[in-house]
Amino acid sequence: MSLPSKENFSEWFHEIIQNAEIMDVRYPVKGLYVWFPFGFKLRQLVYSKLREIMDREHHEVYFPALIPETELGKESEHIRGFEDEVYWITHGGLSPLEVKLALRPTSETAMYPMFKVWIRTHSDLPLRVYQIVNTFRYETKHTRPLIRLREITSFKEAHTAHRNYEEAEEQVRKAIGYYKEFYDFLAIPYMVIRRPDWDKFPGAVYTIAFDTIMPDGRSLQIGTVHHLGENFARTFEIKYEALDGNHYFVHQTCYGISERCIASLISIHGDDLGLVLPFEVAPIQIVVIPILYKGKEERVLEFAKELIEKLKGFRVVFDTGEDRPGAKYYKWELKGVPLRFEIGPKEAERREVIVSFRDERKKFSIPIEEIDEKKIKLWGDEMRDRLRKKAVEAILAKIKFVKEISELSENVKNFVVIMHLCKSKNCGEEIENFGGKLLGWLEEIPDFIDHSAEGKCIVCGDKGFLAVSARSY
Ligand code: P5A
Repeated sequence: MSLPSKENFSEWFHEIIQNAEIMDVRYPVKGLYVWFPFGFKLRQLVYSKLREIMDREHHEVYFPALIPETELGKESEHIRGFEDEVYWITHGGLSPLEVKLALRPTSETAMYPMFKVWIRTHSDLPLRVYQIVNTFRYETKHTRPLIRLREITSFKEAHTAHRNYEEAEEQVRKAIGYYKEFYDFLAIPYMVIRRPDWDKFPGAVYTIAFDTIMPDGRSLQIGTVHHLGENFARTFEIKYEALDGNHYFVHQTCYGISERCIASLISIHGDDLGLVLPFEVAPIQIVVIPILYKGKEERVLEFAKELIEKLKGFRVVFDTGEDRPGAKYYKWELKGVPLRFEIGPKEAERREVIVSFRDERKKFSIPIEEIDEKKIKLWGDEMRDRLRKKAVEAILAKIKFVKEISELSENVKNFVVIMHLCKSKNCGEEIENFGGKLLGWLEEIPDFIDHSAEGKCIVCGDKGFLAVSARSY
């Protein structure tokens, strides 16, 4: 079955998820989906990069999935932000529970009562932990696999505690650096945006988000970093004894990424033929296809085996199945295999291999002697650079810089709009009247945007900063 064109993004996404065997969408609970083995392998490869980055200065932990109502309700802004989204466990068997238990929507209120007992003195700080777990949110907006889930299966959440505001802020900068490294590794372009005050994480002092742009021109928030200040520390009484003998509240941060990273990976790099995956995260990195003609099979198979010997250490499929070569190309293209090697009788004769890359799809021949680990890794790196370049071009085609407020309503229908805007709530709200959501102000100007950081606010004419408005997922 062929895919719909990526021009019809919503349909394309739905079909590719199922056909490329990422997620099975037939599970009978809204907003919950099943990982296929192939999708789960992709998840594992992507998350092992995230783990590698986290493990440098965080300790991995595991906290329970159930949070007592008494804890979840303690921080008033936090609970106000989440109350509509919490799943409650009210019974154990037939007996009503004395204290209702929430299925964690996120783990601040599970972790911080324990931070209170873990942290005693300045030498316990900084404390940096992370976990990769499932979380539950009763989302009322349209649910979609990998994008808007009611069970987020792959929630990487990091939580840190520090001696003061500045040290926590330093951690915010580091977290932004970690997420940049992660998304650069996936060749996904992003914008780092400071959310408006009225749209920050419930309980945070401020929120900085990573947003990317999907092929339909809608923005997707693919990660967030929050400075929590002392807000939670005061509620949960998390204090440390300083060198001066006094007790102070800790300052905290938290930051999270979900399987939306995989949604963006699939959506941004994929094409009409299927997945296009960066070499390092492709569950199958290389497919070797022998072209077999009667009487010459043995030569070809022997040569193919010689090639496969050289590919040890990579994830390789040797496709000797009955299908015609065309059907095989089609199958492995759908799965996003970055490198395809073909061998026919002529190649076996000349000791050559036909090579093609999933993204470029042009073929060339190369002597088998020239294929080694170094060369393959180089091809992988070059492919990542091409993917990033292509992704940036696609994203640029979806961005419009707007100078006059009169241009807003038309452009926000089809584009992510960038403009100069002051930081007042009035002007921010005015922008939202034109249909797009105000994502906030660019915290850093990405290399693909070349407008001056400051200019006149598009609404009031005061000093403005580069702001982004979009229809968002
Ligand atoms: C940070 C980690 C938090 O929950 N607490 C711990 C903080 N932040 S957040 O912005 O609410 O969520 C972090 C990221 O998770 C993704 N996300 C989702 N992904 C899929 N389905 C959902 N329903 C969903 N909700 C949030 C977003 O990428 C978000 O930035």
